[in-house]
Amino acid sequence: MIDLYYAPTPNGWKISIMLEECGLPYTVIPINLGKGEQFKPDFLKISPNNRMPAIVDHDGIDGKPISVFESGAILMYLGEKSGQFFSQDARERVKVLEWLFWQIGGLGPMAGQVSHFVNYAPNFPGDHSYSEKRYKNEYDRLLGIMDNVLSEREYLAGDYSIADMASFPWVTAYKRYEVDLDRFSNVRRWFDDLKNRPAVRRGMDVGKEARNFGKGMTKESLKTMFGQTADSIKEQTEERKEDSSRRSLPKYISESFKKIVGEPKPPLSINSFVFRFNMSLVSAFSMYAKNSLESQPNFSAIFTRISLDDISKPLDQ
Ligand SMILES: N[C@@H](CCC(=O)N[C@@H](CS)C(=O)NCC(=O)O)C(=O)O
Repeated sequence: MIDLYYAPTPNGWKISIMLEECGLPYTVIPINLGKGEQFKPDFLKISPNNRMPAIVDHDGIDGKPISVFESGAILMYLGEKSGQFFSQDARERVKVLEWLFWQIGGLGPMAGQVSHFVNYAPNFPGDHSYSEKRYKNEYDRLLGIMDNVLSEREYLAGDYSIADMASFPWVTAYKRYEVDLDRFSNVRRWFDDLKNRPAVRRGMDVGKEARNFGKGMTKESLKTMFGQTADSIKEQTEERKEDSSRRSLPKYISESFKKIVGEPKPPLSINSFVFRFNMSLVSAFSMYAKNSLESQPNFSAIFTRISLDDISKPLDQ
């Protein structure tokens, strides 16, 4: 069984698509990026770059568990393990690697920056127009490159491969990035082909309800996601060493008590005190229950599945 540490973003979809394509059994362990779960010490042991996706294959090399981070490395690992979508032929394999690395070093980071300036930068003051245009141009250039290669062959590296699975998620958002995909007729043909693959649809559906496209993010989440420096990462990691799910109930009670009862200014009537005391117990119990449930991967991994047509509506907007 493979554990997939995941959030429903293009980098996450690469792996959910590949797992669905290969038919390998997996369990989704959601990583809430806005809440900073990527800084939890246990997750950093698997993914030291504080990014998802990452996997743990419990039946890994020589039957022993192995963890893999970085989507390109995971795709290669799964391709090797399953013997699918990553040709055994040396020449064909080089082609797959070329286009996989083209995605990892080019299409992904550039489209990621477009996404940042379209979805998130509006939350921050200042004129972002130069940066947005710079990355949109680069995204446009890369789609042109893709169009050229797809005019010569059906898929990026010849046969359908991990290189296509890596690139597809970064093309799905073309409408949000204000691109007319019909200008790239070969990319359009390729996109429609992949979009109709049942495994691609299933992969894209994983965790759909947790998507937000930057909407409704709190100031705290924005800081967690986009204020990262070497020092802030250290701080975030330290803070999570005492993981809330491992806090004891008495600790929750004393924290809630301090928060709710400890703050009022005198004079505090006995009724008010009793009311606040009761509220602090309710708050402590509910936080304790919530964190205990959240620490159960199978509880929080319950995702509803809906179709790619539904998700590509917001993606295509
Ligand atoms: N190069 C990495 C990039 C992964 C990545 O950027 N993941 C984002 C979500 S799409 C993430 O985990 N962000 C967490 C953060 O910014 O703290 C890969 O290909 O796996």
